[in-house]
Amino acid sequence: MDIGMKNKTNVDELSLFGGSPTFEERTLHVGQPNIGRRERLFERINDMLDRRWLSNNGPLVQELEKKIAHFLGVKHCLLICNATIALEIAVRALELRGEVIVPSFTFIASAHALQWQGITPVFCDVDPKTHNIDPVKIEELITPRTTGILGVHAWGRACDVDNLNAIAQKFKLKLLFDAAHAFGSTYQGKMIGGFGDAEVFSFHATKFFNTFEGGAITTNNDHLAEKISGMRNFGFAGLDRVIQLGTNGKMSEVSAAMGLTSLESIDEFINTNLGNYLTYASELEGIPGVRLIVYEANEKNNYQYVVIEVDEKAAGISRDSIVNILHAENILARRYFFPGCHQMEPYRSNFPNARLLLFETEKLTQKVMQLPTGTALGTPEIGYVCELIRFIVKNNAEIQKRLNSQ
Ligand code: T4K
Repeated sequence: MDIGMKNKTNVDELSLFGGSPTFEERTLHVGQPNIGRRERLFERINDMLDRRWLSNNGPLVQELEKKIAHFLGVKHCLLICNATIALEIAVRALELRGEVIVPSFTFIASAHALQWQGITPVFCDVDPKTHNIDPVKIEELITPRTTGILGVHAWGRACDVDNLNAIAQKFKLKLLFDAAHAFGSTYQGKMIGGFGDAEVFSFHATKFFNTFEGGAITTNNDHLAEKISGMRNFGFAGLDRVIQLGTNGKMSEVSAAMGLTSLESIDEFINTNLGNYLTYASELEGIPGVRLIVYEANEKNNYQYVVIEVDEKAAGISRDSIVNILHAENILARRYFFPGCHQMEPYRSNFPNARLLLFETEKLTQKVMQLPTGTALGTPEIGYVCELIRFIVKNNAEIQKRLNSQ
């Protein structure tokens, strides 16, 4: 196989020292952006320049909002400059205070968006089968200060929305979803976007559907949508009239141009991701200790994350050693979510004992990793990545010996 990368035939050829990966064309990244039809993007940007309207609720933003709302089957889509600011705005608009229950097994932005608003994130453990917040473990974390639950649809797989709804209703809590990974995914056959009080998407460059940087808040609540619309624009409600505290959360026209272009190719992106996922499934089959996570066959997923779990005992080598070797070979596999929000600052100092209640999270953060996918790579590259992983696991004893002697 020749895809312009080194082909490993024996342990001596592996760069076991975990040298810094280089920014080469042949580097395979998790999160390499999908680019739609460039000519359509350039047309839109040209029109935008002719119009001389670059931001502040421009026509491209309005068009993309309508199209996304239609795509998701939700009443309101409010585009925001990124998902982290979108979470902060949603949290404020929902008037969350005190404590909010959130998984620790998530990207740090979920926790930071709460803390940034002066809210204490209370970390809940996850279900090891789905990697999502475990509803069974929520009730014991509820205190008189709890005002909401922030569920995260990890890897585009929906949370247990029904049970979260039931808990939120029982305890009169707000329910917000971090749907950063879940654009185009479904829960019980319905597009994610209309669940809970609101949902927040990320359209960052590393997401399969991107607007360079960007995000959105979606909701079926008219009053909430109006409030968010004002909040993202300094609290303005007309010229010279500010009626509430606000921030600058606006999406620019150039980002919306990218979004509209990405939306035209969304089926192709999802099909490519699915094809890549199936190639990984067949190429990784039979490698001891390496398990590709499986999504529900009756739900849509965008397959933007190829997630594997490494069982160190069965593989004879740790997840971290595999990641280090892949990095040294210019395959930038990632360890999302490592080490878990509760192990990062300021939470690590604020809650030094949080890990005692996060048994499953602690285990997952040691074994989960992601492999490159998206339209930037194809079957030969995936074959190469899998061949390398198979080789590493097969030669685990020799590799481990050399790693130990370094
Ligand atoms: N909630 C959840 C559950 C999230 O996962 C995220 C973000 C958020 C909320 C917040 O959304 P945003 O505020 O970002 O809209 C990356 C992304 O920056 C982040 O958006 C994403 N989740 C997270 C899971 O991954 P880093 O710190 O790992 O990024 P970085 O710079 O290491 O890049 C990741 C990989 O992508 C690298 O291997 C390089 C590659 N890459 C990146 C960019 C920007 C490219 O190949 N091309 C590019 O243009 O966070």
